Amino acid sequence: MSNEYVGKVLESVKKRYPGEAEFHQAVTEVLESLVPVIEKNKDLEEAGILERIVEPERQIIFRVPWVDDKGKVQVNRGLRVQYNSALGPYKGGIRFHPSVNTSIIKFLGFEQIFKNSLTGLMMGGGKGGADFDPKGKSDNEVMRFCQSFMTELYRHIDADTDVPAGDIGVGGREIGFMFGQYKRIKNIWHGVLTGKGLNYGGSLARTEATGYGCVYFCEEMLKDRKTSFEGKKVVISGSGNVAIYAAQKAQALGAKVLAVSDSGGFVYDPDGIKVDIVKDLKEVKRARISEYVKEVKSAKYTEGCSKIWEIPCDVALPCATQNELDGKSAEMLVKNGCIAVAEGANMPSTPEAVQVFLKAKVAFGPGKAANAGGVATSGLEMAQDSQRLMWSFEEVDKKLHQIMINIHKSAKNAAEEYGTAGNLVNGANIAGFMKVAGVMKSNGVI
Ligand code: NDP
Ligand code: 2IT
Repeated sequence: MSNEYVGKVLESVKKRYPGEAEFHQAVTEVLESLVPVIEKNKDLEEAGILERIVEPERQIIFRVPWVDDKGKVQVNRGLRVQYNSALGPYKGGIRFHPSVNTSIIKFLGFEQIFKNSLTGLMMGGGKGGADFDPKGKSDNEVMRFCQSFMTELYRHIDADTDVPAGDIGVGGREIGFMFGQYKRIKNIWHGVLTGKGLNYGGSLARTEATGYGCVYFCEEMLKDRKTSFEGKKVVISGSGNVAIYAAQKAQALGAKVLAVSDSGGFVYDPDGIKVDIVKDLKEVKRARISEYVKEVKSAKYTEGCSKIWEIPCDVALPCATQNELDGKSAEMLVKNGCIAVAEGANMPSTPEAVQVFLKAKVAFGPGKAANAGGVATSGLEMAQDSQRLMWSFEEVDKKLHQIMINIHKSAKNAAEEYGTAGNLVNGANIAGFMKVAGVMKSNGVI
């Protein structure tokens, strides 16, 4: 690291939290971007901003016992990292996936601080989850798990303290069960979770928001290159919440989506992916993406995920999970003429992949900027809940679109101001950080 103070902070994070690879990766990327900021603003070092911002304000780890359909007791581990409350209540999703551990939740929570700051809304950063696998579980098992999870989490959250939402493995069904249990225990009805059903306080367009927002962000990057989605070939990884609505919006803007995937493999449809079929398979039937080829004869299924990036495309939208796109895949995308990459997922590109994109001058939208539309619309859901109002789909979508345009502009301007024009990784990190750092300074050493 070219700055001694920043280098020391990074070293101390690695020493204190050995083995937390994803967490180290996320902190390294942000701190590297902040070197010119720290050199220009000496007061930040004096106020110990970096030492404080890398350390979560609070971390909760808890046992989640539940009984499966066979009557057997199961135990999972629940986590909530309340990372930073400078800008407002802790805000961020809950992930249910067998891989969940402290490193993953901390990397996500850390990213969330800067992402939420970029939205321009007043939200701090947090993240939670459990190493529970909802795949193959009955609705009753999922309900019992969610109830047990909330039976501990309820005491740590509140509409003005910490407002969780969905992420991988947590959608409308899980949010519904957790909301019900919270309300029952606390005897209070307020917007303590976002991503709620439309019949009990959810916001129109929240389901679509992350995917739509990612495409809106990408559209701004394309505009800067004097082009648009019209006629573009797009490859999207994942086939969950983010991927489905990214595909839908890209198609609405005139693109052809050639492929989507899940953790088993990917489907390639030369005629363009039929989003309605993917929605039915994933949202209704909870089936594997391989089933797509049974319904669309012209499509082809390939087992394994990484080869999806070998499909020639103009735009790539990684919307599945962290580190799913490595340096080799990035080189392949560049070689095949890809001009823009916007991350719908959190940290889907490895550091090597990011370097390949930046070096090749591919328009690259990092996750904390490109996928901020989800949490931004969660912020809009909180506002509606507080007012006991429900805005129309068009109203929410319009606000979301404007927020994504603003985020692109902030990241672009910050990158220019600090001498790395066009580098939206630096721009997003710097713009997100400046607001949080300013408040942390004003609020004193807490
Ligand atoms: P979903 O659970 O709805 O979908 C996740 C998708 O990614 C599935 O297709 C899943 O396949 C695939 N996937 C998950 N883990 C892996 C893995 N280890 N390897 C390969 N594929 C995998 O989650 P979301 O769509 O909500 O989330 C996707 C990404 O977007 C995550 O990185 C999340 O953090 C991020 N994000 C989500 C937001 C939201 O509002 N939901 C907001 C901002 C970011 P399978 O079903 O086979 O597991
Ligand atoms: O990573 C994310 O931004 C999310 N999973 C959404 C968080 C939220 O609070 O809506």
